[in-house]
Amino acid sequence: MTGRAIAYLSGGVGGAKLALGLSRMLPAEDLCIIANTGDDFDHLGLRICPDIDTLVYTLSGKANLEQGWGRAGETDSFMTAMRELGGPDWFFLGDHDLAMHVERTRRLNAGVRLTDVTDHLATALGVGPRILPMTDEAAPTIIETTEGALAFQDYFVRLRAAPTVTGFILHGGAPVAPTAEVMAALDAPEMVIIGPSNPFISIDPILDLPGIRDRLRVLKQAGTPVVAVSPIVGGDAIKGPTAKMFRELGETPSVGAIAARYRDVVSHLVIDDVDSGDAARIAGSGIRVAVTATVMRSIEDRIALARTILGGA
Ligand code: FO1
Repeated sequence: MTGRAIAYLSGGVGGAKLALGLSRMLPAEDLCIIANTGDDFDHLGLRICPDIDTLVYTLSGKANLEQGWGRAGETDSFMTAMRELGGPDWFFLGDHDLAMHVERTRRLNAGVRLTDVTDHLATALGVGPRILPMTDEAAPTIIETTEGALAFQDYFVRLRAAPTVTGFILHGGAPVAPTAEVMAALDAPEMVIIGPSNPFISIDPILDLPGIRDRLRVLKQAGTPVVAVSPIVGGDAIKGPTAKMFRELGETPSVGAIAARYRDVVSHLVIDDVDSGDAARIAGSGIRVAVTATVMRSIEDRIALARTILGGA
């Protein structure tokens, strides 16, 4: 890292929106995205990396923006043929997306690290900023629910995030290491930004890797802005089960609850205008608060939020 780079911690859908805004505001070499891989799983013999792929498709202009994941203009010949054969069809694999999973799996099976595979695939699709898996090791997020422990995609897609969550087991319950590239990206960034992703299943898997929280604390103490964007707006999530998870874990979803989760590692929290009434209380706890429009519907919204964060914090 040149030291002028921005390190951006991101999950999938919500995080990718701001990643696009940041990519429009920064030269490619000044933006490094650290991607959650806790949602990754093996399906039909293929290694699927949803948050990496959402970031790759978003930054290459190939994303299905309405859906939030997968490719625009996708076709379903493979899924139709799978159904004909009685194969599993609960997890949609579009024909073009399928090539990503096949080629990733082929390269991984040839012994290439996920970091290097991701560099190749992202570059092949014309992505400028670097997208770094948080680790090269398998680090599956397991969702503990009142119906037992569930693999992430079983919970999120097959069961539509309906089960009541009681906890999370990150990294498959085993110690996994952040890559050297991730630690280098956090060595001397100009700023660290934590995207508006689900704190439990998209950001904590990154923060809870050995050394990451300590690294952010050191940067924060040294005066490097560590800026989180709240995924909760007006007591609810824009998309996905974030608010539901807060409630099921006994907490009221709010920007205050987000501030409490990130307090030890962030210097700034960006909240939406609708939550401006909470700004003073959060600021009182030592976090600087920026109040702006954080709901990103258009490309212009994505760019405006990125501009506010890069300029203000
Ligand atoms: N999400 C769904 O709700 N249904 C799907 O069938 C589905 C398929 C899928 C395939 C590839 C991919 O990269 C993502 C996919 N997702 C699907 C989204 C994925 O489950 C989530 O984006 C992340 O795991 C959470 O951010």
